[in-house]
Amino acid sequence: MHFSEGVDPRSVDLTAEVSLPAAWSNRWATQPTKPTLWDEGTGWITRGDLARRTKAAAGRLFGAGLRKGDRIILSAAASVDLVVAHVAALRLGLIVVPVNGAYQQVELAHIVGDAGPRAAVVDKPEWVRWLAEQAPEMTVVSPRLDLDDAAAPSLDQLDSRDPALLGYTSGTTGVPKGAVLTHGNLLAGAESVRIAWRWTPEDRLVLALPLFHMHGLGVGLHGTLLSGASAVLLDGFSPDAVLDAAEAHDATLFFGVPTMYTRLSQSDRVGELSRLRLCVAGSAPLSADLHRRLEEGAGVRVLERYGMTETIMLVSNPYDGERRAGTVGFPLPGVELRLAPDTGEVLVRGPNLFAGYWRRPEATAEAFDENGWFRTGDLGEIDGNGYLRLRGRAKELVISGGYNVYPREVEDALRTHPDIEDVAVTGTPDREWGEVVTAWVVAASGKAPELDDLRSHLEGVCAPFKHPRLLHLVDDLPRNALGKVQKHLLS
Ligand code: MLC
Ligand code: AMP
Repeated sequence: MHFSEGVDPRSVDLTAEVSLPAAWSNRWATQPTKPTLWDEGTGWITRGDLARRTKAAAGRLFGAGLRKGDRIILSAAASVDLVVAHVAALRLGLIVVPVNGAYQQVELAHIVGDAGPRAAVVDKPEWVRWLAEQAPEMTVVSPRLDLDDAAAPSLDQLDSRDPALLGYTSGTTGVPKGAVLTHGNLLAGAESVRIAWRWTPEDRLVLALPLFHMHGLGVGLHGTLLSGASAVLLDGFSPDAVLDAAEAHDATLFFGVPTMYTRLSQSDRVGELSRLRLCVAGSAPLSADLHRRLEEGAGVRVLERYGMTETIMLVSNPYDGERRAGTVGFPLPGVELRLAPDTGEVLVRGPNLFAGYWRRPEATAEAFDENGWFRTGDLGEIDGNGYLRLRGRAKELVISGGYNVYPREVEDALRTHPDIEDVAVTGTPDREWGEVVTAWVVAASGKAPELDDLRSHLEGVCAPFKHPRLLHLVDDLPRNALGKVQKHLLS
């Protein structure tokens, strides 16, 4: 389904090149003068520049004492410098830990405590302070790593089973844990979409997604470099910035979360999207209505796909053939998929699947069934033509603007508010954000809290995108016999 005509799927080995750094080095060795990445401050850099700069940056990291297997936090606005740091870390065999720059001290501290990084590449002054307080021995540097011409060690000496990245996610339950993605996983994840979306060296992606999540990093950036293509890096999203970049740089691709497409659809320039060869949506459900509006209003047949931190990309609508609104399509090359017979939970296997949660054997064991299928926590059904439709989640998760919010974390933080006796957090469907974080509060005797009280209580405790945007005061929360809140009754 996802292969070009004439390609025999059995002849395709997604991990033949072993690791992304090995594959990338092969690309850079050919056509070193071809432009590969652009940002506003830097302009275009070539494949050769990227090879040289990542080598120098790797030398700097090596000089700072970092060795294969050491963890390194990466958190900064999207830029060529950040990409150089990321690629250098991978080439050296370090394990990259991407972190959302909106995180507050407590959220960052959890990741630092769990991952035990030896270094961090960050661009926020307060993060430098927080890291120095928590882990004074850690090397903390800004993204501009390749200023020194440090001696480079041997690079790209990687096995496909070596860990490459820890993606922090709460999985189906519990506290954020690091999904260990190996070099083989990252390669297979990028290779499957390269094939399915017919990504070629002539493509140019407008990349306005953050580089600390799978969508921007594991798909947008890694896919670009693997395909030998190029990308325009934008530090943040706006419809005008995306459409201006697409025009100025003759782009062919755009990837976005549904909130971005909603905002694009409200722009009177939305028709300009049709200059692109392919627009991909994912990370949260794209409504069938928005899909149709983009087709009718802008002539764009958005291709929706489905993925996860633990698995990179899983399922995609076809490049050739119908891109069916309200569905995510067919399993990508290498991915095996089935639905659990009793619940309809989506179960998957494949070379893109993570190796387990960092130092959490129990959580890892729970995440897989007895036959080694990974339980996604998403509920699906397959229509008569084989398209997967996601119809809900078994896991507790709110997705707002493509960012995941775990209700438990927000509930725990709100429960410490003196005017709150009890609280439950859910997601309310919303046209712009997909879902908005909603608090159901039983007030303590006396004063009923207001939404702004809740939000200021969370300031400095959790990232702003986790703050409730809706508040309902209730007399009590519906609980089952075990005392668990029955969230489906809250609406
Ligand atoms: C920003 N804000 C959000 C928010 N993003 N609130 C809720 N949900 C979000 N997603 C807050 C800001 O802190 C600010 O708060 C207020 O909203 C106004 O911000 P804005 O300027 O309107 O938002 P903007 O900066 O434009 O961000 C919107 C966005 C961004 C859609 C561009 O959220 C975004 O880049 N989302 C992409 C996330 C992503 O990459 N997900 C991929 C996960 S990987 P205040 O209080 O200051 O007003 C994955 C796997 C897969 O899921 O399948 O891909
Ligand atoms: P994350 O843990 O951030 O990787 O988020 C992964 C989750 O995002 C998945 O388990 C799904 O619930 C959701 N998701 C990703 N893509 C889609 C999509 N196209 N439609 C619906 N949900 C999606």
